[in-house]
This record gives sequence, C-alpha cells and structure tokens, in this order.
Amino acid sequence: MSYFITFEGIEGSGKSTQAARLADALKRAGHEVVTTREPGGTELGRKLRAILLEADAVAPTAETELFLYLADRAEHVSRLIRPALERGAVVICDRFSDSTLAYQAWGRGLDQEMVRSADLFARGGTAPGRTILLDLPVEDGLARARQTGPADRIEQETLAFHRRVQQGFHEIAAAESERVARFDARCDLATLAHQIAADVLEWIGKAR
Ligand code: T5A
Repeated sequence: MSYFITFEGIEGSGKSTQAARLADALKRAGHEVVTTREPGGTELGRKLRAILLEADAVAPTAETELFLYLADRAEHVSRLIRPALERGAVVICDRFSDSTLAYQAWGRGLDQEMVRSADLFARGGTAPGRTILLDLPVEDGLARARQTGPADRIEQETLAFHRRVQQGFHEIAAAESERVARFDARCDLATLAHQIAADVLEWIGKAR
C-alpha cells in the first residue's frame, strides 16, 4: 500500500501551511514523510516553475501551459514521488492533477478529457489516495495570497478565471468524494490542522 496525499485549492487557501502541519503530525506518528509541491518539486521543475509563474513571464498559449505543467509532473513523479512511495514513505504534495484539471480545463477552457488523458500519460498511473481540498471564497484566498508577496502570473488572472477554477475543484470533489475530503479553509490554522491530521490518520489506518 502506498500513501500519496495531495493538497488542492484556489490561490492562498492555505495548502503550504497545512501540508507542513500534516507532515509534522505524521512524523510524530512515526512515518517517513516527503513533502513536495508542483510546479517545482525537482531541479528541472524549479526552472519550469520560473517559466510558468514569474510575474513578467511570457504568457504561453493554454496548450503550451498545459504541457509545461505536465512536463514538471512527469519529471516529479519519476524522479521523486514514485521512488519515495516505493520505499514506503508518505508523500505529501502541494497541488497535483486536480490543479491541472481545475486550472487548465475549467480555468482555461481546454477539453477536459484531453487534459485527463495527457495528465494520465505524464504521471504514468501514479495517483493520490487521499486529497485534501481547502475551500474558501475566491476573494479571501486572493487576499491571503497577496500577504505572501507580489501576485504571480496566474494570481494576476481575472476573478472570473479564479471562480471557474474553484468550480472545477468543487465538481472534482463531488465526483470523487471517496478520495477528496473538503475542508472549510476559513477555520483557524490549528483547528484545521487538527481536522486534517485526524482525517489522514484515519485514512492511513483503513488503507493498511
Ligand atoms: N497550477 C498548478 C496550474 O495552473 N496547473 C497545475 O497543474 C499546477 C500544479 C502554483 C500556481 O500554478 C497553478 C496554480 C497556481 O496558480 P503556487 O505559488 O504554488 O503557484 O500557488 P499556490 O499553491 O496558490 O500557493 P500560495 O502560497 O498562494 O497558497 P497556499 O499554499 O494555498 O497558501 P499558504 O499556506 O501559503 O497561505 C497563504 C497565506 O494565508 C495565511 C498564511 O499564513 C499565508 O500568509 N493562512 C491563513 N490565514 C488565516 N487562517 C488560515 N487558516 C490560514 N491558512 C493560511
């Protein structure tokens, strides 16, 4: 059994903060934990991240953007995620395939089935067993993201774009309720961290 957990949600929903809290809780419970993120979980991925997100980056076409995210994923799965899962570590990843569907299919309007099959090819079948979706109003998420620094290329998109992305996450969660656990990200940090750790420890217990 492998333990691959992803965090998903709109900009500023608290994924990085909660991924770190969950890693601490799982380490305390005796697990080896690898925490990573997309884009940018590998050396090549960090270069792709700069191409994709720098505020003054050349805007790619929607199709090019999709393949850049998937190039990052293919490298990440082969070099870091799959080897860690195979040696028995718990892998916590800040964003994965659901972000590609939400941003590139719902957000950019690319065909959903094309995005799904290209993503499947990139990740070679590796898939999360549990996904934590952090949910809050788009305006609140963007305001929080602004606290952490200047807006990147995607944060600069319109409110309508971010609303479509959020709709994507909601539809994915509704369609895959066994895998995706949705949490109210307006809760205070500690309460949310407690709820997420309880959910994941229960999932690990059942999956054993
Ligand atoms: N993307 C990504 C695609 O388009 N397609 C893809 O396939 C993939 C993988 C990634 C961008 O790429 C796009 C999506 C993104 O636009 P990123 O920098 O990784 O870019 O962006 P985010 O993942 O959105 O990172 P952020 O740092 O903006 O958001 P987080 O990680 O959700 O939020 P976090 O934890 O940094 O918190 C933000 C602020 O809120 C506070 C924190 O202290 C921090 O200041 N905060 C809270 N405040 C009050 N209450 C709480 N519960 C709080 N939790 C956090």
